[in-house]
Amino acid sequence: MKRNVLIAIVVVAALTVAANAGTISGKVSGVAGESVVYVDTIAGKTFPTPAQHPLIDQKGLLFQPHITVIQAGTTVDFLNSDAVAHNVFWPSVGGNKKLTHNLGTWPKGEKRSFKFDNPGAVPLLCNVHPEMAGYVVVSPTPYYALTDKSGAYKIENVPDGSYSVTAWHEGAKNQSKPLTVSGDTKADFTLSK
Ligand SMILES: [Cu+2]
Repeated sequence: MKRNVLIAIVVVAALTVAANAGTISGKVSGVAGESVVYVDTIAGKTFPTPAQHPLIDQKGLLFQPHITVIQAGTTVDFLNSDAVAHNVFWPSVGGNKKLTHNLGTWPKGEKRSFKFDNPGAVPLLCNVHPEMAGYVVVSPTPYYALTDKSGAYKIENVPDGSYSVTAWHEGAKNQSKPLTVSGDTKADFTLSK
């Protein structure tokens, strides 16, 4: 009997948690290919730093993947898998040119790491190969998503509340808008240059 009561309490608690978190989903249009959508800084809220290091490979004279989305505070590992030396630098973070950084140039099989604390888009370049370009998009919150090629996205496990949500695309201006999340919530964006 006691055990059943306990199970009932656990089930009710689980349902309560589920009721207070939902998803943000929708579509980013006006642009071709992948975009990023993220919830902006939430006043008074901090999030634990993710321990996992996403990997960006320089392979076949490309940054792979082309776009990497991370939570602020995440360390990214940069690997060179090509037979030629590659460089990694970025001219700005979130448009702020003071945050430019050159990680250096290194040969095949070696890795260098960087911890991205400042939110915003980081255009990755290689000064050996001017045609190489990639992006790290640093989200201030753990609530972010990369769209698919059609622009569709879904951000899971977003607590109910009122937020500012931003859409980013490499070829367009950022767009931010207020959004009240209550369970499963829709948010579409139309970006332009
Ligand atoms: Cu290169």
